[in-house]
Amino acid sequence: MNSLGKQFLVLTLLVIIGSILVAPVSAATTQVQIVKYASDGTTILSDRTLTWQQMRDTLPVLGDGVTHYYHQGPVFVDDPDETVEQALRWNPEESINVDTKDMGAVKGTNLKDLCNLVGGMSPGEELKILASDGWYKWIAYKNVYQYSSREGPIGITWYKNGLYPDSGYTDGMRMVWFADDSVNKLGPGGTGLHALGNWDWHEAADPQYWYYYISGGEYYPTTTGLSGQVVNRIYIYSDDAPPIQVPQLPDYPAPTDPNGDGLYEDLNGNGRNDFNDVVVFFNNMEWIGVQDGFGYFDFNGNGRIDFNDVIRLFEGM
Ligand SMILES: [Ca+2]
Ligand SMILES: [Ca+2]
Ligand SMILES: [Ca+2]
Ligand SMILES: [Ca+2]
Repeated sequence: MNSLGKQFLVLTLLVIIGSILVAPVSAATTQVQIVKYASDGTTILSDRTLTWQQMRDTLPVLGDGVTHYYHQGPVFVDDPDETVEQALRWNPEESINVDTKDMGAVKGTNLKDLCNLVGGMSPGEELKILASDGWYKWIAYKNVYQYSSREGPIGITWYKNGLYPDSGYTDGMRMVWFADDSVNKLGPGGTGLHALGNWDWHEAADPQYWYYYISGGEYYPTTTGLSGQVVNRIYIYSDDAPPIQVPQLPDYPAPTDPNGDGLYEDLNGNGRNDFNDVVVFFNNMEWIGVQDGFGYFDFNGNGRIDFNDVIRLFEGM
């Protein structure tokens, strides 16, 4: 290679290295997928994906864009008396390491409203919030739906201090609790800050959902660890049984429901209600009658497969 070629190669490499160095480190997420799973944990009952703009424009908005919301960091106090130590670290007066955990003047969407897009949750169920970097957190039904004003609703925030996920809100979308200002006196003139204090969460959530900063074998409760960043998935694990499949007759395509009434007249799966469906039904009555989904062919609605179902199918052609 001549010297001009070497110079060109070096220059090219410098440009490539430079472009890697200035590549944006932002991993902000700009959309969230909400999935409701059946009780088997794998069957998808409902699935929606919203961009942050759709969240902003189609659902109620949490936050006014001016009010700052806070979480609480660990309270690093020790005491020889374990009970005293626990009380100090939970800090019920919400006075320590709160103003340092400013989540910003955030706006977002209530997690409950996102869940309701896919059929919502029922008491006792849990959901899992996942982030693009692999982080995840389990949340109980009661904390999504039955929050008090003290800890407030869980917001999936797409706005902070004038910035959106695609214009500089690099830790968005982020989980922020829209807590009230009732507990602490850390605001101007002794007013309260809107803060999810350690004790707020102690009172609101069951122990398995608490979060600790662990150092030197010591456990320090904190709510900052609850505040997941770059959130992009919400998985509801419901108690709902997976829907029963429509039985598919051997050697035929899947049956269809041409008139959309929930009964599957097209047993031979050719897309229409024809005489051959009646023949296929008659020839397979016994087999159909013992399938889990026989109800899709119970045309007289008496809870079993019988000859009258065949007649109904024939009459309805
Ligand atoms: Ca509080
Ligand atoms: Ca039908
Ligand atoms: Ca047919
Ligand atoms: Ca019947």
